[in-house]
Amino acid sequence: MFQTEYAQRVFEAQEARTPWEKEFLQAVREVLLSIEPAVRENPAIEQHAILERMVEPDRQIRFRVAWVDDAGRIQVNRGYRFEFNNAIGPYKGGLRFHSTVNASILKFLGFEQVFKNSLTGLWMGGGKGGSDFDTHGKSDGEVMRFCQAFMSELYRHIGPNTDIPAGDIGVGGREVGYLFGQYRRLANEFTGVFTGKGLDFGGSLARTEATGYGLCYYTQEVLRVLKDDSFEGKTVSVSGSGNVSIFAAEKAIALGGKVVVMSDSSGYIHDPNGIDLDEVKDIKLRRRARISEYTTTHPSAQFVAGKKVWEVPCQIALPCATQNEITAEDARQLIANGVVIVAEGANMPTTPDAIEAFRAAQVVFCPGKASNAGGVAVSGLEMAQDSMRVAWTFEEVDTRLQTIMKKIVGDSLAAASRYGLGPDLFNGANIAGFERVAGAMIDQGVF
Ligand code: NDP
Ligand code: 2IT
Repeated sequence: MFQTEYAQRVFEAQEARTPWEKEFLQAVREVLLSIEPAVRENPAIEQHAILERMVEPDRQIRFRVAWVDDAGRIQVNRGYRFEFNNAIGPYKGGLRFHSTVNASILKFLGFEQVFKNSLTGLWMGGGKGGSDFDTHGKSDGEVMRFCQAFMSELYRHIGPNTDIPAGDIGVGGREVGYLFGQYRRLANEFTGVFTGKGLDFGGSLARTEATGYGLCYYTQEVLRVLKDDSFEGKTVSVSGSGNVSIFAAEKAIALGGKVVVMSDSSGYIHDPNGIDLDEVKDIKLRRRARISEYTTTHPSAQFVAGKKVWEVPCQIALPCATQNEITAEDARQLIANGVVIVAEGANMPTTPDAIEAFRAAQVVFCPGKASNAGGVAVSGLEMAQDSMRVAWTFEEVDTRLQTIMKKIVGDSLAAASRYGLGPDLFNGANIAGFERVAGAMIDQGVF
């Protein structure tokens, strides 16, 4: 499948060393296959062993997190931080708290983050961390004690110029507050060591909305450039109902789309009249309840247990829940139902064979490391505001976000065109993200 002996050799070496890291190998294979045109034309990449170095994280930190639950029992979870690459800036990336978290998943997320952060054009390297701690069903006190225990180890590895975590699945405003508070106490300093902070303690306006809004700005720009089209009048499917999903749906609606489905890990709701987002916000953000409760107040909507949103026809598909949530079978169904564009809000939500199916069917496919980069981009803007001790208005941040998302589309298309790939957003994003980091690594010598 590989065109170059070099990329193949690097991939096979990874596969031989850690064959069980399935998600990580999936992400590495995708990136290596994508960047082969650049590797072939630039012998310096192999001479400087760039690929071998890029697939090895700079540092992997693993630790025990012991905390006391409400019943007085001691619980033990696993904590991780993968500091992947800091050639173009301090390590930057979220923390995920979910029962499925393991080293392979965080390693794939850290690897992807390197290229995503590069695409933003800001000075941020890549990292990711988290725990197999599940926030579902935990009291605020339990979440606080867990976060404090987690940060009691992590704090010694991070810093505002070293490694700046943020949220991801299971880590929202509540968790960030507890984590930041514990860092502040232990380090005895108030610095921008975390992004996604509360607005009263160094947070940025528009960070909460940034990933979802950014996804729609990116999608809108792609529709404009490649299809001379827009969200106007389109049926939109959004999976998940967390931070990314809710604000993707909000912006999709504002841009004239009609969002008809949303989901959580128990199933999906279908409201042919268009999802009432205030109700979803109330259920998921305020009450932390199940999406099925939507049908109580909206009897015309349907809850479908244990199924995915992709069986409902749509023109714009925005997967915003988790990795590998669109399989080849889901892709076939979406294609048969006339999907025009798939833009990833989640990280790696589309399996490789599903991506293949979309590309073969001429469905526009927008890779997450480009289309969901708005979250980390505004994290970069939060870091800038913290450093300057100033706070920009919502409009100022939102305007910068729009500029960054449009530039990512332009840079990806330009990279694809440099290598004769046509309007290929997928390979173009990987190449554009890769080239900036590779250039910085070459310039800075062997490390
Ligand atoms: P949240 O925790 O806010 O929401 C996650 C949503 O996805 C929930 O609705 C959850 O359902 C659902 N979900 C999670 N895991 C699964 C699973 N294994 N099966 C089915 N449904 C699942 O997370 P975010 O919105 O922050 O993150 C969503 C995605 O976006 C992730 O892939 C993340 O990496 C990515 N992302 C996030 C960014 C951010 O700024 N937050 C930035 C860029 C990407 P339930 O409520 O039932 O658990
Ligand atoms: O996957 C991601 O880009 C995030 N979860 C956001 C990372 C960040 O540092 O804002």
